[in-house]
Amino acid sequence: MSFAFGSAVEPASFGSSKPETGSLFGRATTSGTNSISSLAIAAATSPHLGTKSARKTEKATIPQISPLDFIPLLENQWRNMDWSEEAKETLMESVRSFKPASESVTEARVLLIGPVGAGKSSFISSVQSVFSGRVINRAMVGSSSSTSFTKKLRSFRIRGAGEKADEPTALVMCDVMGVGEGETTGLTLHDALSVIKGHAPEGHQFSPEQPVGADTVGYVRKPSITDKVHCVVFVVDASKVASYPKSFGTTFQQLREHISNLGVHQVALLTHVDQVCKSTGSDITQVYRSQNVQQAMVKAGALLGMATSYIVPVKNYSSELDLDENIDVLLLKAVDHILQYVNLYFQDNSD
Ligand SMILES: Nc1nc2c(ncn2[C@@H]2O[C@H](COP(=O)(O)OP(=O)(O)O)[C@@H](O)[C@H]2O)c(=O)[nH]1
Ligand SMILES: [Mg+2]
Repeated sequence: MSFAFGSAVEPASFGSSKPETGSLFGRATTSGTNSISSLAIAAATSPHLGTKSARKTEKATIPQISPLDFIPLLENQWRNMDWSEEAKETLMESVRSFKPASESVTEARVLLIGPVGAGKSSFISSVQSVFSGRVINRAMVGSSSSTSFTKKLRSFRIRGAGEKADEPTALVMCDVMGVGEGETTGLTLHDALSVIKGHAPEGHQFSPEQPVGADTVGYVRKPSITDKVHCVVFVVDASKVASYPKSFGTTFQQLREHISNLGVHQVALLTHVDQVCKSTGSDITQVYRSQNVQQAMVKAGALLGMATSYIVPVKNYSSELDLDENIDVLLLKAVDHILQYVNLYFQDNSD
């Protein structure tokens, strides 16, 4: 079955027989490294955003404080979060001791999907940083020169379980090429589903002209449960969620429908929350008191067609040189959230 998944400008129709050239989030951004310029590109290339947005685009090139910054913080957190050191230790221990609820599987494979620059690679690096005890850059976080690194299917085993710091946890996070990187390169719906079904081999180089199929080198013909993806994590950037082209919503929702049909649960990370609220930017423990973040969550829910209860906010390590306990807690909470849905998959698929 072949799906053309829109070059993002026009929503592609279901089951379209157009050739397999459209990438999932194509054309919206050409560079994930500069949120302001890519926001401008997104607005400039999207016909959905009309002239009013074109004017906004000009403004967007000048860093400015959003009027939302003046919305006061809520008195109470709208989700319970314990920021204590004990809470962090408990979360770390639960990730370290995590075992998939299935006898035949030793590792949980989680796939991150989202527009380029959303923070997929950063999330993998950030989680690894928490377990390594120092900030590291493991998953080739985007910069214009390193984008090619994420054009492959790469799996990262989070390490740091047990006495030896290098012992692996049972969590493997898969990063595919930054969808939308460039005009004609990107992950198609077909290829995304091939990864989830376990057909695409590790290291596979995606190319829209050569969809994953029986003649792909290393093609996994009969994937076992260990080859499959056990949970899909959508990653969206809070600072761009209101300006993503409408077609992204269509793309996400088509993807979700297909992934749900495979019986794979989906959750979402709302990254860059430090950039939508000044108070949260300077003190991440304010994240659940921030109305800006709350509004971005609602927008992300609408974009993804997902209840906000599936979405968690995250602040990845980006410019920091040192770890921060509170950032760690929020990252660990996100991992814990993901693992709950991973286990639902195993519960659903146990004999
Ligand atoms: N301030 C901030 N920057 C982030 C966050 N997550 C990622 N970044 C930055 O956004 C850029 C793109 O991130 P990257 O992980 O490469 O995105 P990917 O294309 O989804 O893998 C990098 O410069 C990151 O440092 C975040 O939560 N907050
Ligand atoms: Mg990346």
